[in-house]
Amino acid sequence: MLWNLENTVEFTPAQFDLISTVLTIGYAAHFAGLAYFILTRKNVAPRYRSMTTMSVVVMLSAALLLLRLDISLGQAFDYDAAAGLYVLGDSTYNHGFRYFNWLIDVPLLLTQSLFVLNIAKPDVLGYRLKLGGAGALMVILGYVGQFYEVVDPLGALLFWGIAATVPFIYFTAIFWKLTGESLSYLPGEAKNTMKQIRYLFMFSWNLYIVAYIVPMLGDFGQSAEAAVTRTYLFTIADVLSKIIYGILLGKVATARSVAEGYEVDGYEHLAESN
Ligand code: RET
Repeated sequence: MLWNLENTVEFTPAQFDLISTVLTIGYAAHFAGLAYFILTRKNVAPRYRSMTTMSVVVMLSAALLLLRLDISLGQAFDYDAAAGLYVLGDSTYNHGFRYFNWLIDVPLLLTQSLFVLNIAKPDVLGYRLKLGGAGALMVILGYVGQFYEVVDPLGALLFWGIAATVPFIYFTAIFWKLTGESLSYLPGEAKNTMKQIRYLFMFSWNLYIVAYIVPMLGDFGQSAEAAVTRTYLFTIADVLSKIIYGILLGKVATARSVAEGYEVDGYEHLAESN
């Protein structure tokens, strides 16, 4: 798998530690998120619990993937004491693993939002298929593209990236429309949280695109620094788009649950303000 950027560069000990540390923070945060979503499950009425279940699945899949990436990094590189650098050994680092995780998480994150929105019953399945299908298509196209990040960054990597942008714009438009409509019917506190979710979504999902573009940035794009930079970008994007997003969706579900008369310890203030 020499096609990934990481496998074509040599890392100083500081760079290598940075990548490993950032991956570790990534999986530790998702394991913590896993505990959070399991423990706060009771804070939403039963009708919103499938949403929490989806967050739990997203956390577990992301945490295991990032753990696997960190292990794979450690196995792939050996420290060359003479050079003072980490160099590729007998195996390689497979950055493409991320896309397998996205294939699970992207459709889940997109369809998860439907649970806190008011959508006419007959339309729900259609939206699930559109959001989930477009999300999966985007990931597959991007996965094909990443094979070219070293050999043809301004050709094939760019081409498949643009192809992946088509379904991305499609599902983002649906997400933006549905969540925008919800601002007119969500109860007070939930409305503000939904506004935050909308901007968080826009920011964090676009960060993945920035990270994808990094190898296209000339000499820098093919350097060890670029590999460090994109690990940072992907990790920040992961924490925001999965953990923080899930927590905020949970807040909306809790506010709706309370507004609907479900009793949640410690959230009585929400019932009074609605
Ligand atoms: C790619 C390729 C370039 C074009 C576009 C992309 C978008 C990726 C996104 C990924 C989101 C991932 C999430 C993962 C959660 O586990 C594939 C980089 C548009 C938006 C949310």
